[in-house]
Amino acid sequence: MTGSILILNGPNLNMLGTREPGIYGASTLADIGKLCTESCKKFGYLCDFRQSNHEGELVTWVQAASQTADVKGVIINAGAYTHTSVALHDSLRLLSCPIVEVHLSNPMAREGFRHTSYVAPLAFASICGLGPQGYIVAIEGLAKKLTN
Ligand code: DHK
Repeated sequence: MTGSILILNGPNLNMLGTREPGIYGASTLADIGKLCTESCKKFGYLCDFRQSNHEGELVTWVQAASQTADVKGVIINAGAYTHTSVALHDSLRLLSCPIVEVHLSNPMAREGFRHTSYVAPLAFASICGLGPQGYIVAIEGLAKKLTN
């Protein structure tokens, strides 16, 4: 293993499976976590997959990652905090490792209040609208970036 990839999920993503399946699909967060663990392993990384409904907890996790050499990259689906959180944005600025933004749906094809992302300016890639596969694409992209 060559370090870990931290995968953060924000508010309401713990409700996947029952939450608006027409938008977010039928997979649970546990299903997505399992896929991510397998994919990270394929590239030689440990997967640290987490979810919180609390903005401050996400900020604390990002701060801790910024001080941990073992964390090689961060993938984040910040949920609704994507569109609101300057605090999360500021914590992501502490990271020196690459960041990928992921969304299950395509926020740009939805309500106007989802069109702003405080994460996107800090991410080298944003993957939207691919459902759970977006997480896998993010891991692949991150692994490729880390080998370059
Ligand atoms: C998830 C959420 O919870 C929303 O607040 C975002 C994102 C979109 C997603 O598609 O994964 O607007």
